[in-house]
Amino acid sequence: MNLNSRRQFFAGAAASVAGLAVARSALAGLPEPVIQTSVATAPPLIPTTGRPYNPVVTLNGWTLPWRMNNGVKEFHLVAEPVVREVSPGFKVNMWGYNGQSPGPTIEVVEGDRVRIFVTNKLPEHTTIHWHGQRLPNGMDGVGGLTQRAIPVGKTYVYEFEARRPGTFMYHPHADEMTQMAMGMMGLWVTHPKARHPHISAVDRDFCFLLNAFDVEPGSKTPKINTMTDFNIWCWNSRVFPAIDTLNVRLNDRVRIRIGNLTMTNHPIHLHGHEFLVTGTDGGPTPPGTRWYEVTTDVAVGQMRQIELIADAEGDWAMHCHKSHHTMNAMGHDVPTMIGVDHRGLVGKIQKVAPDYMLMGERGMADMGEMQMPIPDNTAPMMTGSGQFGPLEMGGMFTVFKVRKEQKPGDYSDPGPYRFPAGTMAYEWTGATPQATRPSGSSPAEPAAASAVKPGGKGMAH
Ligand SMILES: [Cu+2]
Repeated sequence: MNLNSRRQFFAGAAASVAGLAVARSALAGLPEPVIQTSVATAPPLIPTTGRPYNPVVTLNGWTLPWRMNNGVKEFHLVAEPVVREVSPGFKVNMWGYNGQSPGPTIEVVEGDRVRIFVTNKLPEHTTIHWHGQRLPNGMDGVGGLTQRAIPVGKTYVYEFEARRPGTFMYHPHADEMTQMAMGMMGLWVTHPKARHPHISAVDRDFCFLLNAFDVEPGSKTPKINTMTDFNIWCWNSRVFPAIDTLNVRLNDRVRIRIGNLTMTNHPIHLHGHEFLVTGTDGGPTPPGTRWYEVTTDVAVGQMRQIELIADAEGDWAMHCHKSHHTMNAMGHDVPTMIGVDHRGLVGKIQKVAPDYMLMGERGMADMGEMQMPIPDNTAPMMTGSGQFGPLEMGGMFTVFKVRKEQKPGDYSDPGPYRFPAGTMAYEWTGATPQATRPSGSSPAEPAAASAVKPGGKGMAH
């Protein structure tokens, strides 16, 4: 029997056993896996089959196409080793799905029957747990507890109804610490099937995962036994300035869905706007329970949906508020040098060590400006430039760009904001009066003060 006639034979057999979901799925041919080679933010995947919905945009990610098979949405995830470009010049050997880490976003509609084929091309067994979903216990993907883990080279089938709308995640529940430390995770969005009293239609709907790795500078593979001391803080396995910006049109209603699969919490902060938390792990929040925030903490294993009207034009920073999460890899043995006066010392040391460079004497801002010699295959610690110079940021940081001219459906970067005249911070050029201090108080230790302002322009003279 050749492949085609085999397929026809099984199609006939499937029709005769309609109603037996498992038998039907076993008889269907495996959908062709779709592999992603790009790290760019893919345009929204407009559904051409199934019920319509307003698709999400995954930052530096994409949505997995499906095929309809007798009313069932079929997806094919391939768990496999991948090389992810975390930022240009910094590639990491990860494990992921369909060519990237994180895996593709899966988008369905409330009430959809979904069948996911999972092929294991990893060097060890795996499973997929559908984090947050209501589903039959045997589809929950917990290796050893609800299923035998998927052996190397095998394909397992998960099938369930997407019962409630919201933001979900997927990740392995087998050798979980290793597999998540290696980047195995993805987002899942279930859209409401009809107008939902707690879900608004939005103009733009973004999503991304918070994830973290421990990659020693100069190496290429994450350390998998790290418990808390990660050094690469990512949104969708990218670090600033390699994380795409969120580009919206003035007065758009914007939803941003964030899932946290790191081992610590992340207070996500947006400048220039207040937002409401319109969804949590349990789904949409009733409007009467919402209050305005400018920062929302996303705890480990949680999903949050925030919503706002983008009514203020500009380039607004959006970032994790833990300041060491907006930095890339750094050695932990960098001493605090603020206030230590090294003048004269550098020249002496350079006589014996010509490459010697002083760091941190006046804060760490120099790091954003000077090109430190860094090992191959790593991201600079603080980097990224704006129209006015270095941002001195890395890691979990991007820009929320609000523009009057941004066309509906256009997600491209509009470039730097043009600030209207008279709306920017400016330099004071008048006289600077000396501070009046209570008698007996002293502004700072004289030695420290002179180190802070080595040019002698400080107030300590
Ligand atoms: Cu953080």
